[in-house]
This record gives sequence, C-alpha cells and structure tokens, in this order.
Amino acid sequence: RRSGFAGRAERMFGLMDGFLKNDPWSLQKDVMHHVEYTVARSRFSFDDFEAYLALSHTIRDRLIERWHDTQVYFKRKDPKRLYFLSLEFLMGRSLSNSTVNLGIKDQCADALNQLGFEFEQLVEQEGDAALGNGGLARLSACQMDSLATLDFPAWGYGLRYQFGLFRQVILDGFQHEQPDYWLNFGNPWEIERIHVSYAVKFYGAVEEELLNGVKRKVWIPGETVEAVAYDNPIPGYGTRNTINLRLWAAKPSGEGDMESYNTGDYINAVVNRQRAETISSVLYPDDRSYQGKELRLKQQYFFVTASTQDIIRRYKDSHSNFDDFSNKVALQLNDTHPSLAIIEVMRILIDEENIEWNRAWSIVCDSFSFTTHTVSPEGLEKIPADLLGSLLPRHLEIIYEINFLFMEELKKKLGLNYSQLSQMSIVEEGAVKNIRMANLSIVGCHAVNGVSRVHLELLKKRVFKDFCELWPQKFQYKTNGATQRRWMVVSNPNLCGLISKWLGTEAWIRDVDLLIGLKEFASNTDLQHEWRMVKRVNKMRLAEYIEAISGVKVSVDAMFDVQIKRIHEYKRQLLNLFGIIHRYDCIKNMEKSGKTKVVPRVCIIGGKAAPGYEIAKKIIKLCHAVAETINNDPDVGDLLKLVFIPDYNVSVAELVIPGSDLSQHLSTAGHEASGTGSMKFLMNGCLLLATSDGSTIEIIEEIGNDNMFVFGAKVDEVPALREMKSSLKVPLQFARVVRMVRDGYFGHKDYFESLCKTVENGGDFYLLGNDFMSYLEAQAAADKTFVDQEKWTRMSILSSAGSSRFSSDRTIQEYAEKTWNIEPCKCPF
Ligand code: CGF
Repeated sequence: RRSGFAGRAERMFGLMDGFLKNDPWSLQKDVMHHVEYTVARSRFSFDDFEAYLALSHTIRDRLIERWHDTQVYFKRKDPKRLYFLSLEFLMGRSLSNSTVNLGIKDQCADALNQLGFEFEQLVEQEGDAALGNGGLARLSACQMDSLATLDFPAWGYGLRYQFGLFRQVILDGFQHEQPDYWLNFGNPWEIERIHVSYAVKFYGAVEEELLNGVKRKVWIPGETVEAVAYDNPIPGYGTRNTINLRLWAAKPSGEGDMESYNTGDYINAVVNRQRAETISSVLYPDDRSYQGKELRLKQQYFFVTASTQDIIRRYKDSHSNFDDFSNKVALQLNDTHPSLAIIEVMRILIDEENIEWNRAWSIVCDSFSFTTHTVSPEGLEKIPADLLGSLLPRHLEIIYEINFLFMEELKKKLGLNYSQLSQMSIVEEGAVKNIRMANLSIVGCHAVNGVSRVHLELLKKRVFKDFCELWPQKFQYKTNGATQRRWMVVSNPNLCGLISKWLGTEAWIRDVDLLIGLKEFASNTDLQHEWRMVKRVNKMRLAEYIEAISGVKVSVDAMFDVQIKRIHEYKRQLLNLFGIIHRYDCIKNMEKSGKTKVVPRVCIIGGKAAPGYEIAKKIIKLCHAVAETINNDPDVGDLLKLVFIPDYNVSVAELVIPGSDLSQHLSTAGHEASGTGSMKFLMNGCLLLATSDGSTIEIIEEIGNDNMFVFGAKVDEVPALREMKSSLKVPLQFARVVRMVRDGYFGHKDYFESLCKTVENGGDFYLLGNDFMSYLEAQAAADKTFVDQEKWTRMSILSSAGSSRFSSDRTIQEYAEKTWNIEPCKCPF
C-alpha cells in the first residue's frame, strides 16, 4: 500500500516542489504559524530568538519533506548505500546553510523583512552545534554536505553529546573551560525518534549454548542501556536530495527495572537509570590522544552498536540473506574511533545471524573502509585489553580470534620474524596488554586512506610501513576538502556574488571546477577593484567584531594576518608569537623615518587548547601578555596590533576567514596530516603563508609557489635536522625574542620559563629556531607584496581560482569511485 501511495504522490507532486511553497508570502505564513503554535508566543509580540525558532521550524518542515521524498526514493531504488561513522561532527549553525542549500535564502529574508526582522540578525541567534574538536570533525560535516549535494545515498552516524566542545573563556589571559549547554534552548534542527531505539549491552559474561546441535556463544550482559535516534536532515545544494545524520543519545533501558523497584530501593534504581545518560553526555576535548578511558570506550561502542544494528535492520528490511551485504552497504570508519564496528558486525553475523566465520569475515572486509588522520605511530589509539574484556567480553574473544588467524596468515608470508609479527599484531603485548585499534582497522578493511598525498607517503615510511608492504593496494589517499557552500556561499555572500557575476553563472557552486574561469580576469583592473571592495567590507565587519570582543580598535587599512586553529606545539602558534615579538622589537628600535615604511598589521590568533595541555595553555597566555604590551605601546600605534579571538568555533571562522588578508599555517613539516583551514582561506582569496606540509604541498602545486609565501624545512629534511638540532646554531634574532620572554619583558617570568625551555638548549623538537629566519623572510615578502595592491589582489584572485581541487566535492567523488563504489541516486520529485 505504501509504495502505491508513494507512486501516486510522485505523480501528483512530480511537477511541484512538494506540499510547502517557498515564496515569501507562504514562508511568512508558516513563520507566523510556528510563532503562535510551536514557539507558543503571541503573533503580535515575539523577539529575535523566537523569530529565529519559528523560522527554523519553517525551514525544518521543508527539510523533512525533502528528507521523506529522498528516503522513500532510496528505499525503492535500493542502491548501494554509504554509512559514514564518525564520533565527531562539527556542524556549526544550520539556519543560513539550510536556506542556501534549499535555495530560499532571499525569500526568507523578504518574508522576515515584512515582519520587521532581519535575516542576518536571526542567524546570530543560533548557537553552534560543536560536536567535535577540530579538523577531523569539520571534515565530516563538509563531507556530509558534499554527499548530499552529489546525490549519493549516504547516511552519517554519530553521537549526540549533551555537551559539545567546551566554551573557552579567557580570564586575565588564561583559558578556562566551561560546559557548552547547546541544547538548553532546544534544537529545532533535529527530529527525535523515540521509536527508533536499540538496546546497548555492556559488561557481563559469555556463555556457550547448544542450539540445534550447534555450539554458539551467548553474551549475557551486566548492564543494558538504550540508544535513541535523533535525525538531522542534511540538504544538498541544487538538488532535492536530503540525507540524514543520525545521532544517538543514551537513555536508561526499561529492562531490569521492575526487579530493582520491587526490592524497594526506589531511589537508587532511579539514580542508576539516570547514570545511563552520562554515556552521551560529553565530548572528549582532546583531538590527538585518548588514554583508554572507560567512558570513552563506552561512547565508542554505544554509537557503533546502535549504528550497526540500525544499518543491518535496514538491510534486512529488503534482503532475505547476507549474500548482497557488501554490494549494498559501504561502512566508512572516520579514524579508529568507530573501529569496534568491525567486531560488532562480526559478532552480529556469527552469533546472531549464524553465519560461518570465514564468510562473515569476508563480508566484513568487503564492506569496511578506514581513513586515518594520524601522522605518528605514537598518536594511534590503543585500548587496554582488560578494560575492553570487562566492558565487552565477547568482542575481546572475537578480536583474539581475528588476530590469531591474521598471525597465522602472516607467519606463512613472513616466516617466524617475531619482531615484525609483534609490530603488526592487533594485540600489543607488554606490562599492559593493549588492543591496537589502527591495526584492527587495517586488517578488517579493504581500503585504508590517508588525507593528503604526503600523508600517504608518511604512512608508507613511518606509521604503517609493514602493512603498506604487505598490502600495498589497500593503501590510498584522498586529499581532504572543504565545502564551498558553507565556506564561500554562506560565509562570504558578497564574494560569491562577484564571482558569479564575472563567471556569468552560479553553476560553480555545484560544479566547482568552473572557478578556474576567474584566472583569465586576475589582472583585470575592474575585477581587482571590486574584489578589494568586497574584502574591505568583510574586514570592516571583522574589525567591528574585534572591537566588540576585545575593545581593541583596528584599522582596516592594515594587513589582517590570521592564525586560527587548535593550539598545538606542532602548529607553532609560538613561532607566530616570536615573529610578532620580533616585529614589535624592530618597530621599537626604528627611527621615525623607518616607521613610515612599516606595513601596518593586525595579527589575529584564535584557538582552543585541550584542557590538560599545559604548554598550549601557556601559549594562549603568552599571546595575551604580548598583546597587552603591544596594544598599549604609543610607539607602535596602528603599526601593529595583536588580538586573541576567544572561543574559536565554526561561526567565528565564518566571520574571520572572509575578512583575512593573510593566513598562517605553520606546522613543522611532516606533522599535519592534511590541514583543511588553509583550503577555506584559499577559497576566500586570502594569501597563505605556510610550510610545505600536508595538503599545502598540493596547494602549492595547484596555485604555484609565487602565489603564496612558503617557508621552512621540508618533510624529508626534518628528521635529519632533528638529529642535529643540539648542534644547530640558533639565529641571534631568535635567541633575542626568546630571551625577551624568558627575562619577563611581557611579565610572568616564572610562568613562561617552561615554555621557553621547549625551544632552548637543543630541546626545540618542532624546529622553531631552525625555521625562524626563513619565516621572517616569508613575512617580509608578504609585507612587500601587500604594498603592491595590484599584485596582492591578483594573487588573491588566483588563490580562489585555484581552489577547486580542495572542495570536499572532489574528495567525496574520489571516495565514491575508488573506495566505496557507490553511485548517485537522485530523487526526481
Ligand atoms: O584531522 C586532523 C585534525 N587535527 O583533526 N587529525 N586528526 N585527528 C589532522 O591533524 C589534520 O591535519 C587533518 O586535516 C584533519 C582531518 O583529516
């Protein structure tokens, strides 16, 4: 009956855009409806926030309609689907992005204007969905946008943390972390699916059972909680396709309740039930290391089992056996965080579906693929076997069995080379026995991807050398990308208007390769003039923001020089600060006549430090201390300003990137797997000052060395430099700036001592001293170019023109063809 109805609906609505109309009048009517009946405020009196909620519900209705159409169509066509498993998604705000992708932003603005509201102001009412740390999580969000836009039949799965990434509050220059209460005022973008829930089991023991004469393992859990689905529709741009991001929240399970209530311990029973919710309560705020904590493991398994149960349930809805599973299901692991999914699917197939081991294993290997974001063997995730065995006893058994079979296979190939066998083993023996999640992922997946070309080279040489030699065909790379919808259309509408005008089409928003068409106009003085005007307006907006948050007034004639990203020693914010101190020192010691030649700079730094990362927190404090001195020095005035932007997140990036002239990407070569921030700046015509690292190497190839400022040691030079670093001569300029900090020029002498130590006496692991002179030269070249505004603008236009390779559309297309083997499935109605 349902398919009959779907068929009729398709015929009825085939010529129209669903039930809901998108003209300003219809939108306005719907907004008023939601003001009155959803937000429950009088239509004669509601404020910006209430208007935002009503508008969001109006958009959400349209998303739901498209979501239904898309899902019904996918179900009917039964294409191979991609399931993207990620413990982190940094979605940011949804309102602006949804209206852009639905193609109704102008209509919404009109509708609101007539009601006396400004669209842009309502956009500001929305908080960020910050369910992730940094690059990896934002990459997931960009890839979801591309999957929807390119019409791929995909679903994302993740965890609905009640508290996302902590809020960074700066008090007296020190970072303090506060909880992110992002759900406190409700979230109009999600749809709670109380009826879509799965039991999640923990602890307990494994027993053997005889069923029809066959022995099988049964896991008797010690604790059961419930995973409840929250769906977040992801609309594609220029298509009706709307895919789903399903996030799981933990709720107490109904099971076992009666018993505890009956024993009379009512209070404890209720409290224990509430404990279940802690599983999805908080995001781990470190983007590089996880120390085998039980809660983290619970989170991983919780989201993995709910997702795989859901995926298998959907598969079984239209298939009577598992013969076609890997032809219909591609499971993508975003880093090792979801890699227990390999074991969970194995467990379901052998224990619940009674499939024989070898067949189950080949189904698993054919379905799973894995992307690693790590550059060093030390950064790989390990889980203590004891912990895993107590929480997931059956899974540990399966891991041991997989490892045993893998070791047997390896012995046949490598002989009894025990050192190599132990390196490649999934189980790390030692005082504490660990499960190596990366090894598990490599063994259980048919493809392993790096996130840039040089990353794959590092995987081959350093991180997974033995595995790359064993299975060279498994290892590939897909250079990361960013979506131009959010990072250009949403965040820089004026630039987009200009680009469309000069290209004579908006088609580049879907077909990003068209951007290269800008190249032929790069020297056109009219375009250059308009290009500069757009930048100036964006800089004015940013300058207002800076003044509002810091009280510092900055001149838009100065070069806006930006470094925004997580604070890490390898990302070398400290190198930036040393460069700023050097610049300040030079200005202080300059004759008056020399000062007239200085290119004024506004240096902007933003980023969060992991709460337990002391050195990163000291870098933040140093930034504030240096800013305090510089910004209040009358000798310097507008020639140099330094601003720290607190609580850096996706929305802040959307404001800062379009208003930047220069952006810095300073990682010590060989430490950034890819880097995606640089791509967003590139799209927006900001010039890059960067090391040859990660995806920057490919950016250099694309736009040319002469359109950016490249400096520092290269990836292959770093290991040798590191060996020699204690004997390397440190440049005087470097020694001088470090001494200024050490001697207390910026106060807090004792506090900064350990920070100075990281770069002194041969301890300079990230080679700041080595790269310092080359960094200053690159900065000088940037100054010189900035004076020549024609040249600068030309380079800026060429940066945007050359950015198409760094769109996540390209990344997703490559994954679809080379890793997932999926095809578009475009909903026609
Ligand atoms: O993933 C990163 C980022 N920190 O999240 N790693 N992780 N995990 C890398 O360091 C970046 O280089 C990379 O661009 C990003 C996404 O692949």
